[in-house]
Amino acid sequence: MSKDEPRKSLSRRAMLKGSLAGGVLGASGLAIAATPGAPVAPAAAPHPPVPGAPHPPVAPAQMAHKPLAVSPFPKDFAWGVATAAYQVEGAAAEDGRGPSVWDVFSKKPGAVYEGHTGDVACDHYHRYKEDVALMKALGTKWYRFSVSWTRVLPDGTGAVNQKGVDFYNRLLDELGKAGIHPMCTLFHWDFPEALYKRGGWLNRDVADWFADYAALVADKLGDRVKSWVTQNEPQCYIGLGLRDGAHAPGDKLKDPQYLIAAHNSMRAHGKAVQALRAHTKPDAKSEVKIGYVLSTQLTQPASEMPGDVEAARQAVFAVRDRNQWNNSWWMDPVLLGQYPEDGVKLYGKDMPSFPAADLVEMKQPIDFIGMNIYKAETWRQGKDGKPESVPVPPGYPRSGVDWQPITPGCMYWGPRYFHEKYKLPMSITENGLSTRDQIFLDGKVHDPQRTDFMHRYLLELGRGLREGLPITGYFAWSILDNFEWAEGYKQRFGLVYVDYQTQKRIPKESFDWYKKVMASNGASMYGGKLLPPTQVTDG
Ligand code: BGP
Repeated sequence: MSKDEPRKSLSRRAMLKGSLAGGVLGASGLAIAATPGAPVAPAAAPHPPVPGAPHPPVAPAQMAHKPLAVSPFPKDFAWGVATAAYQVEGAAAEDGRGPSVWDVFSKKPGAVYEGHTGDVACDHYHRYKEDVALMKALGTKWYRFSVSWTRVLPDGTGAVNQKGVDFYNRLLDELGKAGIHPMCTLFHWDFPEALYKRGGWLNRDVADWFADYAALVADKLGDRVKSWVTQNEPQCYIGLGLRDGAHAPGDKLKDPQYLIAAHNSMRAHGKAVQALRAHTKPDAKSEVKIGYVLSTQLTQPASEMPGDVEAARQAVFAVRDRNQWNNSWWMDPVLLGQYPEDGVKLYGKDMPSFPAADLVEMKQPIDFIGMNIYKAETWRQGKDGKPESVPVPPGYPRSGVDWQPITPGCMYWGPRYFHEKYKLPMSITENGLSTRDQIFLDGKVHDPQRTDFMHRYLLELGRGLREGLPITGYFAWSILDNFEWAEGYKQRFGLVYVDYQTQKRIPKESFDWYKKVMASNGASMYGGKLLPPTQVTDG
């Protein structure tokens, strides 16, 4: 694997490479005719016809004459920004913090781009006040952050590190003063090294270790945190970390063991939900919302013909290959109390044996699905009636990371398909774009690609809201450029540029754009100047 390729496993990127459609860049259903005096919706690039599609799509055309008078975003929509502890905090060995698998992995030669580590990162541990002030200036209503497990429990279990707890107390108090609601992720990949040495996710006890940690955090921070996420993206910390070896701790488990680790991760989620509820004060119980965050592997139909819509629906829930990049393996046990049949068949004798009670343990009632949304594959109904993926044409627009083509439709189709199957409210817990940002001669950081990306994706989210999908919030990834895992500091996802030599923060152009969007509750996206039509070319 070259240095450019460490972040996502080959399997995920290979899947992507082979399965992206052309002609999917535009915001669907939003080619709104201008009405004098009415706010004008951006004429985003329309859905160009897909070669071979039997008829033109119907849905966008039907909607094309309805002017949009108001933003579809509800008044209480949770606009936010997100980070994760290891990616921003730094202070890796300070005030008693214990090592996580990422501290160890990032120091292995060749593991992370140019040997970068999260030792200092954005130094958020010391600069949290400045960062909260930036969030306040941005006008964000919500901040999704994660707690570093080993900052509060250096060995993962046992003795509490009060200095670590104090940091989160200071952060939450600062957020409170700024009027920003916290969403707290208990675990965003920085697993305690001490527990890894005790078998980590392969040890059934991990579910209790995690539940005890959840209970502790709820006890310490639950007076101010009402919105919780148990875990972020099990596909990545189990799949990339334990199966592909591309992330910490860098193991390459065979399928039978990988499946045990995955199984235990879902047990740990379930037990943490129970612990969070048990450690919520009775008078706060109705306020507490608990979610589970997935690295969603989404699809969009090549056209809005029913056959294509159904093909993409089947593809989004299928477990097709022996890898982590699917949704149902990680969602069905947690939300439906069973493993998906196609996956069980696929893994055959490699399936772990476990007590039936495990499935009950995993399936705890939760309040929302957290969807991290970056991209989608495009699918259509093949000539034989079966779903087939549509290859991405050469030169298709992409972000700074190889695995991310710009496919705004995922913001509509993803929540729509997920809601049809799981029937829960959804929050877009991450969405963002990596670009090769730099400080220009005028001292500013111009990032029009990010603004255009967010605009296109948010319009699609707006379409879902207009159609009644229960989407409660949107968190931009990320407020700051940060340590992008195996890609180190090469990738910049922030609304704020970070100069890692000086730790100077420079809000990018997209910061101002997002500020206006949030301040107008989305309306600025519908009343602004028209987007030029964008055509996907053959490069
Ligand atoms: C998600 C992670 C984030 C962040 C983001 C950026 O997978 O939850 O921590 O890293 O992706 O993209 P990626 O890490 O996939 O390159």
